[in-house]
Amino acid sequence: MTARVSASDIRASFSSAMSLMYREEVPAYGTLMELVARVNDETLTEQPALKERLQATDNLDRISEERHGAIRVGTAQELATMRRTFAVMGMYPVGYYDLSTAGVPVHSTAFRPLDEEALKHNSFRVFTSLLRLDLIANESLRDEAHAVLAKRQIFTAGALALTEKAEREGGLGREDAARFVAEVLETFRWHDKANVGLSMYHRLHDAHRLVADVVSFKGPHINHLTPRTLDIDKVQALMPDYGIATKAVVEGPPIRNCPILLRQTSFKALEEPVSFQDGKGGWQAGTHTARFGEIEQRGVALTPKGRALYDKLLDDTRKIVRPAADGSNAAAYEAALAEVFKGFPDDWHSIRAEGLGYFSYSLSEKGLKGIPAVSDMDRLIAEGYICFDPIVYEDFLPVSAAGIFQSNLGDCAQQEFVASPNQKRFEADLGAEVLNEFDHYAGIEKASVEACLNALKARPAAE
Ligand code: OOG
Ligand code: NI
Repeated sequence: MTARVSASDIRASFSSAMSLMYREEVPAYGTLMELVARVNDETLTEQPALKERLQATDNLDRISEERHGAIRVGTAQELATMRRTFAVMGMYPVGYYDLSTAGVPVHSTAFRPLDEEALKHNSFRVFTSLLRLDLIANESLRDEAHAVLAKRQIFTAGALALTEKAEREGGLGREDAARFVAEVLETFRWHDKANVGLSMYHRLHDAHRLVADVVSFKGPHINHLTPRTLDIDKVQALMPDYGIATKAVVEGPPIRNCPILLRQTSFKALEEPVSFQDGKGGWQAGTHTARFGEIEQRGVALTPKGRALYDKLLDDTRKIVRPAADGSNAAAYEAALAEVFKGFPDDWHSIRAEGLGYFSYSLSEKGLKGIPAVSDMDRLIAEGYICFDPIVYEDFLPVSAAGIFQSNLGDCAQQEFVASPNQKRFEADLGAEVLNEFDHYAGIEKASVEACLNALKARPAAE
């Protein structure tokens, strides 16, 4: 029997194959990657303390390799098969995102590695949305869309066979893993020949641009890839020098000393030529706008209390200034955001003391030499025996996701849907439950506390 390739190794090679493909498909993404690498290098040189912390938490190596992507699928069957495919790469569904509240007829989850080891190895995540035709009012259009989707097969026969093999045998050998990566990549590829005619495309588009994006094509093309930067404002400021037109505002929280959740910005989706079926066996020229590039900077994962405060402050900001799609009030929005977010503590000690964020605890150098026999964490921290590092937020923001959808799909008036979260339905379609992200971060924090307390028991007391 040949040796198995680890799920993390398969994920890492898939992530880099995807990045390579997207660079070819969307050259501006390659430019963005170069810019991000440059800014990350400069940031580490300028901030030796940050470099040291990242090294200590063993997170430095992953930064330049790190990215997320997003796809939108059309049917329950596609979603469930996607889940099985991602599982071969050690990626599991975390979180439920209801985008109907933001006027987007999809609901979503993020497939990603779960444990620290896997995240460190390669943290590739894919935000995966399922189209909700039930939110489309026009019944005959809904039926037509169903019929088109029912006929397509987004996975190659090879990808399906290898997924089954991996499930059956508990993994893949070297050759199979390489074939698996190549076969699965096909599902994410751009197709410039549509599944529908131009008039159907327009009708789908009128229902919602996302409906057209999902239904009109042979597969769920990767619609963006997002590298992680250590200084998003610097990348944003430099983007025009590199010939990339950015959005006016960085989404998410404002600039802070202690970054929380994540901040994102992107360049607008490209208008690309597409051939539509002309109904006579030939093709008719048209265009479609879907694919873009994005960058993000990640901060600490927030507890439910921290998240509620974040949501409230964001809400309060938007009551003062609502960012316009054309960027005309960007400065006013940023000013309001900065002002309102003064309500969120901006030093790690307060964020921890007030229970707003999740932290990972470890023995400091002093602690490693011996610590007093007390289990009062606050005291051990205050006296410098135990240190704490923010646990990086590995997920997505519902509001931010909606922002990305809206801003990248054009500047048309936002459509309104009645908010209708349906996690049960999503999970039934997925064929599994999604993991609750808060429970997950809380578990990581708890394990680190226990490790400290165990070390304490095993150590001779210094007092
Ligand atoms: C997904 C948008 C969500 C993010 O970074 O918030 C996302 C999509 O446009 O399909 O990737
Ligand atoms: Ni994204």
